Amino acid sequence: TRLQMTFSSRAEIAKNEAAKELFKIMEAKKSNLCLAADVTKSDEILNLAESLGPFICVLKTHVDIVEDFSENFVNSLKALAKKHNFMIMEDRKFADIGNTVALQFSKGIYKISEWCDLVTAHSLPGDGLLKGLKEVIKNKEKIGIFMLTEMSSDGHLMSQDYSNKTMQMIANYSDIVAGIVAQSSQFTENQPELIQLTPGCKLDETGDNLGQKYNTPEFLVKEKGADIAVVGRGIIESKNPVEVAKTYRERLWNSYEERIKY
Ligand code: BMP
Repeated sequence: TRLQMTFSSRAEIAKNEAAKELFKIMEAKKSNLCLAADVTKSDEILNLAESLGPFICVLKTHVDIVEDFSENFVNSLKALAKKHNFMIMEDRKFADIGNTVALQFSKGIYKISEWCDLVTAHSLPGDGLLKGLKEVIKNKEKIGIFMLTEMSSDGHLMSQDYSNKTMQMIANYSDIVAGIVAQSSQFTENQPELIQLTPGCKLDETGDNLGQKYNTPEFLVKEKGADIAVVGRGIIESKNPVEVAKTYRERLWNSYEERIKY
């Protein structure tokens, strides 16, 4: 099954170009760690990208929390992504009609489609959303979409039925969908070409006081099918982000190596 396959063998069967690239980066850097760079100054993001870049496969942004956004910032981030060989994911979580998301994706201050490699979206509005994003991606086939099927937060409303229907919806968009954001394997078929990205990861499983729930790297990769785990505050709020990022990387990668041996 998908859980026993290596990332490099999955790179060969990936249908989306960004997913293919990501699998290769993961294998080359031996990293399935995604950093949630949830800080509000562009310099802080760039500093994280420079110091942690060597240990991550993806740097995830929420560009709408950046207080001093500029085109320079984006260009610098892109340069660091190239230097350290990681991909940039904008966690935009699109959730509107196709026409609106196409505009949100390509226009406005952020012009997300001009700099991201990966972007997240909700299936809630139906597949017109995917059609809208696809129109923007048309000439940039290296962008991959991650669809949310299940969240890490307490009391989220994504039922198993919602998740199953999301999986059915994306089946028709395998050229633009790179994977899913989920807490457990939501694949109705094996689908090793798709990547499972799982947020809510911390060395000490607890939560925050706003509904976030955490699990350990081992549990998420070995028991829950995560290919990539997202870590934000577990790293960026630690005393020594570089050392802690190395620990997450090692524990996530070892879990993957154990998983493929079963
Ligand atoms: P932290 O590790 O600091 O809790 O950050 C988790 C990150 O993952 C945040 O950027 C959040 O927006 C994102 N995320 C999440 O926590 N749960 C989900 O279900 C989906 C997410 O994108």
